[in-house]
Amino acid sequence: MLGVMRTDIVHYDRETALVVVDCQNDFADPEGSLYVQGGEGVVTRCNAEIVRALAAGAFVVYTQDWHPESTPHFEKDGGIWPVHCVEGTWGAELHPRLLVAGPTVRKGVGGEDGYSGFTVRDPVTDETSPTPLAGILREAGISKVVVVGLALDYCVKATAADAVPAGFSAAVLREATAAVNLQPGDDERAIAELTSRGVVVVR
Ligand code: VGL
Ligand code: ZN
Repeated sequence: MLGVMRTDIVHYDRETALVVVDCQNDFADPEGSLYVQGGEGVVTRCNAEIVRALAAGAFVVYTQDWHPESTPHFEKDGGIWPVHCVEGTWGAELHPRLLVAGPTVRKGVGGEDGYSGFTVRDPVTDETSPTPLAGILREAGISKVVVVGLALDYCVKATAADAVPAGFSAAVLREATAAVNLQPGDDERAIAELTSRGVVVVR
């Protein structure tokens, strides 16, 4: 299938950044409020990629979903999600087993909505604004990103898709992600959408 290649083809070098998306307790720990099935295994697979990336001199950067107590992102405030990743709480912390070897970009800090590590959206005006991620990557001389983490059908998908118009070539390592699958098949639809947007999905 177009855009699908074997894992061993993922190649890290100094112009590559591994973007580790939202490996936080609320998504990755079975006790988390929005636990993604397989989340703990994703932390383990992300760690293996982080080690490979660092050995090749690649850059590693992390994103963190970071919400105020009330936000239209949450079901109780008009959105669709249970309360999760509230600033300063255990659920918002990066998983304790995750190897942290680079900067972390928090998204949603001002109550903005959206899933991408590159952009956030004002829930009132609908205006999109950039996070520091693209600037951090450009500053580091990055041309290619490899995206892993949680969740495939939300923040991994949005982050990888946004990397392309931001000027980076982008790949997603399927085995180092897991999907929420609110609807069965959301994972495969996410992969199809990524492929159509020019992201290489590596199985
Ligand atoms: C995410 C749902 C709500 C994610 C964040 O990190 O994929 N999913 N907020
Ligand atoms: Zn969220």
